[in-house]
Order: sequence, then structure tokens, then C-alpha cells
Amino acid sequence: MTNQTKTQQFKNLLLSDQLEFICEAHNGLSAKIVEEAGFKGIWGSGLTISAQFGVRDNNEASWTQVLDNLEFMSDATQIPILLDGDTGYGNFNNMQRLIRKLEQRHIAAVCIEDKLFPKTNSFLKGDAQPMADMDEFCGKIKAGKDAQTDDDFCIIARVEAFICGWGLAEALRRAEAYHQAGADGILIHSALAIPDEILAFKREWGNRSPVVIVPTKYYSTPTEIFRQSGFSMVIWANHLLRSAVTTMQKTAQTLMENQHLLAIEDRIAPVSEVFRLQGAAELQEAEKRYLPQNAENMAAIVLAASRGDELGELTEDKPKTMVPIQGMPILSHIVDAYNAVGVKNITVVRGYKKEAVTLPNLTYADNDDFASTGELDSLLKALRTKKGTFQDTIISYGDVLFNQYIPQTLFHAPEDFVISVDSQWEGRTSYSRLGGFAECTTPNSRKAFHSKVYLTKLGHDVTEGSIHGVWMGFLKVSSKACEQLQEILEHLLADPANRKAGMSELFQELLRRNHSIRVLYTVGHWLDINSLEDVVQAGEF
Ligand code: SPV
Ligand code: MG
Repeated sequence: MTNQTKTQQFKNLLLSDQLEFICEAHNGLSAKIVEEAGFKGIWGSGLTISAQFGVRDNNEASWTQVLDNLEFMSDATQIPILLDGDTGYGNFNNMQRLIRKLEQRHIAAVCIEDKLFPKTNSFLKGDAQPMADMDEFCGKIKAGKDAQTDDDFCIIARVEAFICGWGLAEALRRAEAYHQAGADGILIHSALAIPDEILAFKREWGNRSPVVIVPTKYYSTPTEIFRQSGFSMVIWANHLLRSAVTTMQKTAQTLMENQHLLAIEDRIAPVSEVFRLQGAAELQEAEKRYLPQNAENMAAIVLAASRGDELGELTEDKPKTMVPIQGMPILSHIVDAYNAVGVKNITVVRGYKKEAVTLPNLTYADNDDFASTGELDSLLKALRTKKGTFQDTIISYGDVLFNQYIPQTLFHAPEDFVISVDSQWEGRTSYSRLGGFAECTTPNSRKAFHSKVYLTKLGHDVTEGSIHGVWMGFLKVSSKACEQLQEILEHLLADPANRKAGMSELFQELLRRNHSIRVLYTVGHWLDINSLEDVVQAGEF
């Protein structure tokens, strides 16, 4: 990182006593790629910017379209851009407006060439192209220098004498006139396959001002020759666009022929690389800072695959989660509680009588092996439906009713793994299904309220004196940790011995792997439906 302005950076490059290199870019993404490769400057090529728009290098793209494109390039990068400004898009007056607009977009420099608007690329019948009147072109340079407000902004005058079929004398005559008019450097162009013209020019020109070259046609010349000759800057003028063209043609042809993606997937940048280049991570960070907490980044997974035998005939034709409480299935109450805190993305794992679980606007993950598998298997099936894109997620049960306060506080805690523990466990009757008792770093107390409490043990084997509460069946996992969670589950369930493993086995594994599990103490606000009596009681919940 430098704290120099882009114009200062470019001027330093132009005046440095080393040979410097800048590379072509034609949009924001390619500009970023140039910068990441380590280049200290970017050539905003007229040829490649036109080409990526699908038009000719004949001023078919308007100058404001070029300007808009440059704005993306400049915004995406910290290094200076030298714009290939063709002929300045008009006369001295247009040139002045161009300079002002470039400065507003932090473009560091512009190069203009002594031909007529609309120009034609130098490699297309160059010697048939008319040159600009030299005095008129000098006026344009002067007007440009007068228009700039930043002293470091550079104007490079490009001499097309060789291109247009003139000799060294004409090239030098023009270069000198442009130098006198105030140009900060000369770009001497040649379409020969050998560097003779530009070397002859440089010998005669000496060090009157920096000289820039574009060795597209004399590409086989060793760079050392340019260095020894004292050139200031080399422009690699079109090579990113050309490499993109080759790759895109190959990919398009392969896709057309194969009708599948196998042959190309590992030869092209992954989507994650595109996201990285776009700066997706930065936005995610910013979202944490600026979006209302818990807005879009929240999801819930409801484990509801089991029948709930204890409810007898109530669950003959439907799973427990669909048993009505006050005229509404338990699952509807759960969905309402999640919706109330803004959670729309709810995945329900169905198993027993899955066809009876049909509430709208939910994502369903089916565990058809519900009879022979456990909670972790269901949870993994739910996580797999996310295909690697996770939100902060609360995992809960399809037979636990709760107040919205529970998800609210869980989502609010920033830790990767957070659970709710009810410290008033002694009065409750049934915890058998709920993963059991929790031993924590601190019991629920005033002290616990002011400090962070973590789980140390969870299960039915916590000794009576160490019980600090009962786990209520809620686990919040941060979006970041969901991926880890999925890996852990894949690992655990690869062992057939874990087919029936439940949430308490997951907690043991997390603790074994030294993950911290934050505990939020609660008193009440939830109800697990484990008996007919609970169903009746739930009516008043
Ligand atoms: C460009 O890149 O648009 C140039 C260089 O002007 S050249 O194509 O060699 O003329
Ligand atoms: Mg050009």
C-alpha cells in the first residue's frame, strides 16, 4: 500500500531510472488481475476496451462509454491507469473536457496519438492513415496541460510517424514539437517485427523526455535491449484480452460439443475465485457491521423425523410435530416463533409419516432411515441441503415449544456454538430425550450474568452436584462453523456405530475437539412435549 496519489505513482514510474512495465486491462476484473500480478500501472487500451465491448478500435465506443468503463477499472484498483485516449476524442476543447473527467475518476495519465478522429488501430493499414496536423496536435497537448488541476497528471504524446509510413526525421520533428508543447513523455510506436525504428528514435532522442514503447509486433526483442537503450516504460498492450479470448473460445467449444461440464471444471477459475476478485469477503464483513443484526443471516433446522410413540394414537397417522396444540400443529407454533424473530429459512427434517408434514414455505429434508438412525443423521441430511452456503443456524426439535426470546438471544451471541440451558431444572419431570444435564464453567448466578459461561460436560452421567441445568434442545451454530459442523458429522457418521447417535454425542465430539460451547442460561420459556400430559399443558403455554 502506498499513500501516494495515483498521479504521483504514475509520474514516478515515468521518471524512474529503471525500465518499468505496465499491463493492459479492459474492465474492472482484468484491472484487478493486473494489480494482483504485481504491476505498478495499467494500460487502459483502446483496442481491448473496444474489443470487450464487441466493437472496432475506431472510436465506435463513445468516449463517455470508455470513461464509464475506466471508472470501474479505477475503482477496482490502487495502481495508476494510463488511458489510451486515442486522438483525444475531438479537438483541443474535447481534450480539455476529457482531462477534467479523467481527473475526477482518478485516472493518472492519458496518451493521445497524432492521428485523425475517428482513428484506426495502428496495425490496420497503418501507412494509409493520415496524421494530425502537427501544430493542431500541439494545441491539443497545451490545452490538456492547461486543463489539468493536479500537477502530477501526465500527458503522453504518441508519435505515429513510423506507423503512417514516415521516417525518423518526421518522428523526431514531431516528438520535439510535442515535448515543447508540454508532453510529459513520448510514446514511439512501430509496427515492425524488429525494434529498429524505436531504437533509432531513442538513439537520436536521447534523454530529452521519457520514452514509452509498445512491443506488440517486435515481441521477440529481449527486454534487456529496451533496458539498455534507456526506455522509460514498456506497455504489454493487449495480452490479457487475447489470453481471455483463447480460453473463452476453448471453453465455449468444449461445452458446445460435450454438453457437460466435466472436461472444463478443473481448468477454469472456481466461482470462489470470482467472488474473491469481486471482494465478496469485504461485503460480508461490512454486512456484519451495518445490517441490522439477525436480518438475513438466520436459519433454523427443526429435527422432526421421529414418531413420538409416547403420544400413542395421536401419532398413528402423523409425527409428533404435527400433533395439534390449540388447533395448530406443534410445528406451526415453532415456525411462528422463528418467523417472529425474522427467521424465514427453516429446514424441517421429516421421517415418520413424512407425507403428513406439509406446512408451506419450509424446506424439507427427508430422513427415510429415521427408524434406524439418530438425530445426527437427520441433522447431516439437513445440512447437506444447504450445499455449502450457510447462515447462522439454530438447530432445534420438532416437539419443543418456545418463546421467541430463546432464538433471539441465541442469534445475538456471536460465538460459533451456543446452547440454551435451563438452570431451573429441578422442578421439571422429563429430560430423558433432551440430551440431558449440563455441567458448565459457572452456575447460573449474578456472576454468570456478567461473564461468559461455557459448557464443560453434557449428558446423563453428570453427577448430581455438578448439574447446572438441563439442555433445552437448542444449538446455535454460526454460519462460519456450519461447514465445520457438517465435516464433523460426516466424520462421525462414517462410522456405522454412530448411526443412532444423538445431539449429546455431537456435544461430546465438539468438546473433545476443543470447541468452546457458550451457554446462555434461561429459566423457563420452553416446553418439550413428551407425554399426553404435556400436550394438555401446552395449551396454556
Ligand atoms: C492499444 O492498445 O489500443 C494501442 C496500442 O493503442 S496498439 O494496439 O498497438 O495501437
Ligand atoms: Mg489504441
